[in-house]
Amino acid sequence: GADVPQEQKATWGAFLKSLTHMTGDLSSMTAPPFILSPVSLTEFPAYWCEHPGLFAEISEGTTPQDRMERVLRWFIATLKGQYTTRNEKMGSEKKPLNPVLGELFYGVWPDANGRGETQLIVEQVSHHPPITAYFIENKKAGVKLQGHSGQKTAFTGTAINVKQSGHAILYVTPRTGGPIESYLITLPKLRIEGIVWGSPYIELVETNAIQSSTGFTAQIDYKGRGWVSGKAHTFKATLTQTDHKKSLQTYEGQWTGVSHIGGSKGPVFLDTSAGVKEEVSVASLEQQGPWESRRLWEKVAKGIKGANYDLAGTEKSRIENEQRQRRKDEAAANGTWDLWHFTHVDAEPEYGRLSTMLHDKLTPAHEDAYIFKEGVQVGSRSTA
Ligand code: HCR
Repeated sequence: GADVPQEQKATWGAFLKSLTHMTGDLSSMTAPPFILSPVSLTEFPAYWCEHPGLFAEISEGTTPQDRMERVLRWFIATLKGQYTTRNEKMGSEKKPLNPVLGELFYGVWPDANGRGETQLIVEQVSHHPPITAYFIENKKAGVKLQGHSGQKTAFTGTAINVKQSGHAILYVTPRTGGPIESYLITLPKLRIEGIVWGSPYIELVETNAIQSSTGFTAQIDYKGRGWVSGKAHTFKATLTQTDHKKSLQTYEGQWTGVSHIGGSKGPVFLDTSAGVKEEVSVASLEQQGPWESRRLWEKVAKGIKGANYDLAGTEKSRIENEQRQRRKDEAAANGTWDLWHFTHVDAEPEYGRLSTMLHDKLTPAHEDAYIFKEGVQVGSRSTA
């Protein structure tokens, strides 16, 4: 492990060994301090909207195909943030804080140039296995995203394969009028590489898809180094008409950089260095309630950031013990934990409709989902 601090080399070795026995869920595994991130997984859905302009502009498309292309552009633009931010900010991929059941994360991207304000609401809806539900809406633009995500992990000996569970559905009200359109977004698989050296990073692998209610399908294929251009982080997307499977357009390049329409000499589809990313605005710690992520993890985060791992460890145990006690009390009272902003459904009708349209069985026919409840006030959960 070239990038492992000297005094943590033994623990890193032990951690790698323990990965061999790991089944399915990495979240609760104890990892050496240098690989810990002070950020909870409930903050991750914000990556979906760090280009709020591209998100808002989807509904400005003048035809269904134009809007589908805008959805694809916005989706590709989210990838760099989703999968490379920790490397950029903290030097490598890190282990995020494992959210507690009921943990909340709220944020907003303010209006700019009349595009409208975008709101983010995130809730940890399951602890075992960890599942995070989110809702992102720009009311003025008529664009909203509802989704949930979990992960199943497997160690190959040199890399960790991560299969994402869950999906997202984007709803768009075209500005030109007409009915609301929906777009099912399935989630890509990832590989955590570079673990042996102690400097993990993400490579996207295989395929994900976007299926529109308007009859368009985008399939996105990912490759790492050694494909097409020999560059890391590359993709090729194919836009087809769902019925005819007829290819209408292809898009290819790096999801971390520049991509082109048609071949590599075609017009630029997206240049990720062109638009500045806008990080979500979050209320100050004093204004946050006890269930809000940054307030909840404040001392743990402080410990990790300041390399005070005793403080981080004590505070983490305190939070975990309190959770265990809650679950015991609930069981004793024959109660269950109430979700605050979402309602769980066993089979989401819109998912069912869109997944049957999606060819090549890229996705199961039925999936559960967490539906956003309108009208519950943001920040209104205090205790219990
Ligand atoms: C796999 C991962 C937790 C889940 C993270 C997800 C998949 C969460 C949903 C986001 O939309 C995208 C996303 C990006 C992250 O890259 C991914 C994390 C990478 C590492 C982390 C593991 C649980 C921690 C593994 C510990 C390693 C670093 C040794």
